[in-house]
Amino acid sequence: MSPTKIVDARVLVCSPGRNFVTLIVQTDDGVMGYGDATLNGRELAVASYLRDHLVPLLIGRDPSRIEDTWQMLFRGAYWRRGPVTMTAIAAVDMALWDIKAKYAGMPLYQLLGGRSRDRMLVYGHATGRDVAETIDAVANLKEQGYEAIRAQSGVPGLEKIYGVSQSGKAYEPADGDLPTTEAWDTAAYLRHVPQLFEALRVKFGDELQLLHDAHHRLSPNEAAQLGRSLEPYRLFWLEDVTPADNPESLRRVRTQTVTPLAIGEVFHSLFDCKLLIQEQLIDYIRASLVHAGGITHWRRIADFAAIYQVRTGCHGATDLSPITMGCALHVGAWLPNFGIQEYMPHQAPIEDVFECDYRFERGYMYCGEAPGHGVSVNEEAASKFPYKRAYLPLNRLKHDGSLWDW
Ligand code: EZ4
Ligand code: CO
Repeated sequence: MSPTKIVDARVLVCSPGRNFVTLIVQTDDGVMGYGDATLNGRELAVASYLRDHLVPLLIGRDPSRIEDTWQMLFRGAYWRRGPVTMTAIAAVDMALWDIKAKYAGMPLYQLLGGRSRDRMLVYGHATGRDVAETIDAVANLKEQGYEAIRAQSGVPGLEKIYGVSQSGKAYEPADGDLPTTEAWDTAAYLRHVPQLFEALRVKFGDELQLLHDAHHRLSPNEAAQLGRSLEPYRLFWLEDVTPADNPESLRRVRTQTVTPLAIGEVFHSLFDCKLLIQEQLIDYIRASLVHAGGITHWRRIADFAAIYQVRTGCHGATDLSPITMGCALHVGAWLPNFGIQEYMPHQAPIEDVFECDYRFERGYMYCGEAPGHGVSVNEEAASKFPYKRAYLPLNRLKHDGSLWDW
């Protein structure tokens, strides 16, 4: 049986530990589909885009027409792309795939073409205020079975830095009711990072897969220097070395270093990734399902990447809701060129609100067999955690206070 029409679509904004925006689509016979619409620090813009502009277009539509709905929301808007638009479209798309799979009585990966792999390799985050603390954090993740670990550490002379928790609690970048400010010094960072990875290789040997995120702060030449200085430590990848605005920056980096490169967590469409993939300037594409148009568009990126031997490494920070993780794992179970999945576990009380059919075990994630993408939201529980304004930090140069990329 196929549903005939969508009778309700509602937007739920809640903050069980951090903000999430969820779209819930309901069919005439009561089947519910869930989509993630969370855009960190700009949540209410997407909520309004959905409520005010997309929901009226959804009511009465045939939910089985996923492709046509996607085309209507993308091409029919006239105004193309952009993170707010593409996140809103992604939420609709995930919800419709969820509904289709529930009607089929199948886990989502079956609709995509069935399994290519048994489980999805993930990488965890190890952070510390200094090298010693980061070594401890890596050791801790290794004990939990992680085979791939991203390592970040405080830089001497810089008080607060991307990726490093100050409080001893799990790192959560959107930490202020108004933006907090960090101070940045590129030269100090470039001196420090090779020392961190030297210490990690000495301590943990060659086998452990190590990753690092430069978080968009370097010029092409500085990025090339960093890539070269890390070559002895054989990283799995070096992420976001330059700001994403100029993909051609990666040409210079690529010719200067063989350290594998990953980029794309802020991308929202194939058009952002096209040159990087086609010229094989990267090894991993980091676009996420939630910010890059949902399953329908994201798999076009992944298929395009496959032609050029680029593998996926989906963004998986805590600001992506469990719904995005559920979808990413189903897509990952099918996708031939899946590479790795980022995994930052969500913190309590999130499990009061989101019910998840996936699980982590010894360095891998497993998607469940329930029909759909396997993640649902308890609306009553969610109502106990109202939206709380939160911003990502600002970054300013330490020596003169001018604004830098965060
Ligand atoms: O800073 O998701 O690789 N992961 C990251 C993340 C991003 C946040 C921004 O919302 O770079 O931690
Ligand atoms: Co990143």
